[in-house]
Amino acid sequence: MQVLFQSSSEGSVPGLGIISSKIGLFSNEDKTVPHMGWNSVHLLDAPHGDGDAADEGLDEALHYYFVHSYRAAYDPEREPDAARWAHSVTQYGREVFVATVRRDNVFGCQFHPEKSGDAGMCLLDTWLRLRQPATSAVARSRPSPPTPTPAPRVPFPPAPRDGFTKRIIACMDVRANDQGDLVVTKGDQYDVREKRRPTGLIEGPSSLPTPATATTTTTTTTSPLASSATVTATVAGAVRNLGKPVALAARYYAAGADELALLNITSFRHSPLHDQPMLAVVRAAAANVFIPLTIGGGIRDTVDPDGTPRSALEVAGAYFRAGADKVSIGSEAVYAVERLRAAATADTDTEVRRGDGSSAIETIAHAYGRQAVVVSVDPKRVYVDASTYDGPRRDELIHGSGDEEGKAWWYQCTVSGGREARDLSVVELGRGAEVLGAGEILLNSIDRDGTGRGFDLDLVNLVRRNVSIPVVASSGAGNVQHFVDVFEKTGVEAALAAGIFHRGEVQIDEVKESLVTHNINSRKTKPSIWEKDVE
Ligand code: 1PR
Repeated sequence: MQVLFQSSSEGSVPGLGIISSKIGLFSNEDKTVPHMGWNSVHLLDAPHGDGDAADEGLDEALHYYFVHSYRAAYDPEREPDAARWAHSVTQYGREVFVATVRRDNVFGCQFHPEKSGDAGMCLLDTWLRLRQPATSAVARSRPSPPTPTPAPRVPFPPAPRDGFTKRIIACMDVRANDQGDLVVTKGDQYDVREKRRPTGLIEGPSSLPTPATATTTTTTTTSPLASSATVTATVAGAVRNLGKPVALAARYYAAGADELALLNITSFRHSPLHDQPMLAVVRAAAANVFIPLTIGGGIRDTVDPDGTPRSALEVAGAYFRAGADKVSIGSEAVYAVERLRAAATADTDTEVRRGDGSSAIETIAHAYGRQAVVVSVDPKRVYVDASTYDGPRRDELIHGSGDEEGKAWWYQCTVSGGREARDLSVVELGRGAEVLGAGEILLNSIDRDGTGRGFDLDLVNLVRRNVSIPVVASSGAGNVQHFVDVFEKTGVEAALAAGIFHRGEVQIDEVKESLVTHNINSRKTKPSIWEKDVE
């Protein structure tokens, strides 16, 4: 849609100029930027050409997936041509911007229909069926004809309200089990091997969890692309197997997840470009799942076994071509922020405001946009004696309350899946990642991972306060109330869970219903006409 416009402050290359208005950057004064997530559209009443103007399959009752930092402001006085072309608008914070443009057989949208689930599929389907007018609108609209400015149905300036929703993300930690099959696993505090007591298992795409047998090992050798979430029974010490990644991804899509994350949790051991099963999993998942897909694990510069160097950008590119929408960078982000901080001038206490352009965050954000780069953080609490602590993280100390009364701690970053602690706090990492160009923080907690004790609200609030990009709270969800708590008590944009969804203890629609009950905006989906195809 944006390429139809005159120009954009995002770069110096002119647009096609068919719409003689400019694209500008969102303000982050009242909201996080990028605008990343599901939002509603408001159709404008004006006629938009020869066809049936209202009938593009856009539905005001549904939500569409947006991910962008630049937008065409809907401002009939300052940008009249954009307002003339505007067919629907969306509000984010206090800003109203053009969601779709339409004239005759030209239609453009700011959101991603291919990632907007049923709503997007319906739009594409309707548009492809529309009668094509004989004359191209583009041919007729240079320069734009002086059509009168339409009377908008949306009042301008707008009411201080938007349809932006909180996102629920299902996360699959993927690794090879001892038989070499890629499985979805889940640990407690990052330990993914079975202890004495086995977890519940999922059998087939639609059944409820069945209790596992404790001692048998019917380890599966089916492909990670298998369509059913095949069961593996468990023995102590084995990698916990909670299903097949592609089958689970399809199930969570059909169940109404707003986004999926697939994390290759042992990728630090080998070259991701040689990890063809993981790429095949991403490809197969993306073929059936029309919501955003984040892929993480091993996004860094590597060297192939034959000595060929591979850049993080190449690794990310392979995932994007396989169907990922965002890549998530863990360990490499920590090292990059350490380098950034080391470059800060020793005699001033100021943080460096830009990197040298070489880190994975910077190279990928430069090529694909910052919205495509997530930084996955694996922090751990470090308890200190608050009365004597005089270390560098004084300002970040959390003082416990309730059953943690008297305790104090700060959050330390780790790398390699929590195996190594670094001299970097979560606040330092979050700020540094934002400076380098990350578009989102995926905030795990090693202390809460797999415990079901709820999100670490102190941690989430701390990071939310210190960055102005979206934050995804992760680790510890044990029931629906935990999602309500994290949205009500922190300003976080999204919440992610793994174990409770894999074990079928909580369904995604239960979470959504509970959010609605608590007046927390969440994405509406219609009963899926695509579900049958997905299965
Ligand atoms: O360092 O760039 O190669 O990325 C490795 C990625 O793998 C990081 O995102 C890191 O968080 C992840 N990872 C590494 N080891 C583990 C492990 O579990 N042993 N998983 C791991 C991290 C955390 C979440 C989990 C939530 C929700 N898992 O992904 O899904 O904690 O769990 P819950 O709802 O069950 O509590 P790099």
